[in-house]
Amino acid sequence: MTETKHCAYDFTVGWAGDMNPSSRTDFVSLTLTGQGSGIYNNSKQWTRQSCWRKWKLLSRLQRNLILFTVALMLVCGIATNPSVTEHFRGLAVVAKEEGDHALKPVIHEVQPELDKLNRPLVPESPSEKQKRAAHKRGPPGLQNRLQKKGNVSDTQVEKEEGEKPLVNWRVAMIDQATERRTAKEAANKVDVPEVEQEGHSHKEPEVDRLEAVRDAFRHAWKGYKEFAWGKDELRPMSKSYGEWFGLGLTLIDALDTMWILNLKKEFEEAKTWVSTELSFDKDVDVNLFESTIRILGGLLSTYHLTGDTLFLDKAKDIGTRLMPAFNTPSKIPYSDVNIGKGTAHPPRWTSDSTVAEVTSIQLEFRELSRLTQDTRYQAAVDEVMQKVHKLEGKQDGLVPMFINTNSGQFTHLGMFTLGARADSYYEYLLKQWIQGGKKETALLEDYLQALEGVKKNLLKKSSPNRLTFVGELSHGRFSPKMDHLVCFLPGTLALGAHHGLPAEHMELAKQLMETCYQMYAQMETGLSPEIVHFNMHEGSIGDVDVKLADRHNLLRPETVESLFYLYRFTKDRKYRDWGWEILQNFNKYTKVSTGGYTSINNVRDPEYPSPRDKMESFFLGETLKYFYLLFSDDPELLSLDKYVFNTEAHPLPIWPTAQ
Ligand code: DMJ
Repeated sequence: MTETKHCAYDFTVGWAGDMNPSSRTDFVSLTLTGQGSGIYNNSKQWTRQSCWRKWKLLSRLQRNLILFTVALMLVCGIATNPSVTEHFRGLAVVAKEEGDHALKPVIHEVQPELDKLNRPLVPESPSEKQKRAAHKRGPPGLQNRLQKKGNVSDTQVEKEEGEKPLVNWRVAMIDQATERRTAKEAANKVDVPEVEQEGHSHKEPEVDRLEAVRDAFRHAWKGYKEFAWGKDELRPMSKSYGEWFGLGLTLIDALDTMWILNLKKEFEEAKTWVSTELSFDKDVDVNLFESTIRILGGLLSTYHLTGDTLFLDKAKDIGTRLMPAFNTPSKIPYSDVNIGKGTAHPPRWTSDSTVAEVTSIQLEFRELSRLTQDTRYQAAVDEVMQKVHKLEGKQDGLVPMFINTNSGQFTHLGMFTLGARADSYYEYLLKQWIQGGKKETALLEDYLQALEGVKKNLLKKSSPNRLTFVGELSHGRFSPKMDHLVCFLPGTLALGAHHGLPAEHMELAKQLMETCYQMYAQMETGLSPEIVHFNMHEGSIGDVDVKLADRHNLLRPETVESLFYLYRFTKDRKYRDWGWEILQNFNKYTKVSTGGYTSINNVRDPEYPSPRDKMESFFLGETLKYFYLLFSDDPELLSLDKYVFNTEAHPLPIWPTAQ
């Protein structure tokens, strides 16, 4: 037996319940090796006794010295090891969100290699640490960031906190300091008196907010122009681009935004590209819905705003090329069209189309018929609505998510959501009714019945703060899951109320608006995740849970869109303040200093939101446009009595009643 005198103390700090235990466990370890007598018999008891004996032999001073040293090393180790602190933070979040399931295997978040390269290099300022500490306390109650800070504007708070350093994500930088400076300078330009309205006190530098939106657009455009000109989407981190249809999607989606924001130079450059470069005579498959709402919708609205027939000609060209999608046995269109070959097909794995896609192309095709006096476009999309109107398989006016292009019947029965795959069906019922001069009663009936279905089956209150939310139904089973996409609903409800539908729609709109705002305010970055789950059990700590796989933010517009409608109709300035807060957070966490904005993977980590390297075209087409309209004081700037916005924020005229 080997005679080894060994006394070991292991002080271990590390967590094994996180995403990748092996690589993410860190240790602070102290080993004291003794030299006294004792026989190593491989027994733990012996080791314990031997150590204890040695410990007792030490003087009190020696013992205190050792304890002090150990404690000091532990504290230093934890404070200086970023991965250890990260683990602490990560564990706290996982524990909070996953509850008893924290130790179950979790789906790994998608973190491209690029993200890892882009970790911040510059140490954070103390003010950031304080901020994060505040975030870590979690959001037990409703949050209104402005009120929580004593009803001062964010800009004032920024001043107190001082500036942040550049956060370098290596490939590109998100320049937080510049943004804060810009916001401060902007806010300082005008000294606006405090206004009290509906109990909400605030400062309102309207002009500067508009300018901040224009700045944001210019910054997004700078990246697109430099690295992705004429391509579908900017990849701002890698300073490159992504192609989807190969049709300059971002450029076309952004045309009317530039016109509305009065960005003349940018608009003219884009118009030149449309007239000289844009060709739809291409052997490419495009998605019918996406190309209708973004390209056809964008061209039609730009035609209306500018009166330039270049855009109408292009709209007619793409609209005509999309028509083969309707050549199906049921007349329910296929999802994909080859605009060069004139052929259409469903996705490879199914002959289904999604319900939202086939019922959210009507505003555009109907308008194209009106402008061209060619009735074929409208006839095709009206037929879809008539068929869906009569279909079996709805529940209290709620529609399933899929429809078969052969049989014309709903499939995947029993699943109901106002989120992905069904959302804009409901939106377009109301908006077609408005577009057509409020005469098509079947559309209105379907809309009103669907709202009753929502109230009966999907509307619930969260705990502890009783936020009203819209969940989902799967074969009679309720799920408290709500997509950010559902946040179009407050705006649509408010629009309906404005057009004469019951006042209770407006009340529901206000409640849901608060919920959508809380989906931002309760996150550490102040940006909403893609999906939340609401807590319904009495005694829940927070209203909102976010699963690891749902923490991304794609720069989506729905909440800003609804804030615009709510402000237009109520003039309650809190909606503007909420929007302003959200814009500042987009600037803080998604702006890439070399140009453009990026989607992020993790709205719960303000230190490392993890860029996804993609700027969706709807950020320019919708999100920034709705910000601008929210902050604009001119109710005649796209009056909601004259225009109806398609689901991609492209305004189309409400038809004159004579028609
Ligand atoms: C946009 O393309 C449209 O708003 C669509 O209706 C839903 N998805 C995106 C924005 O989130």
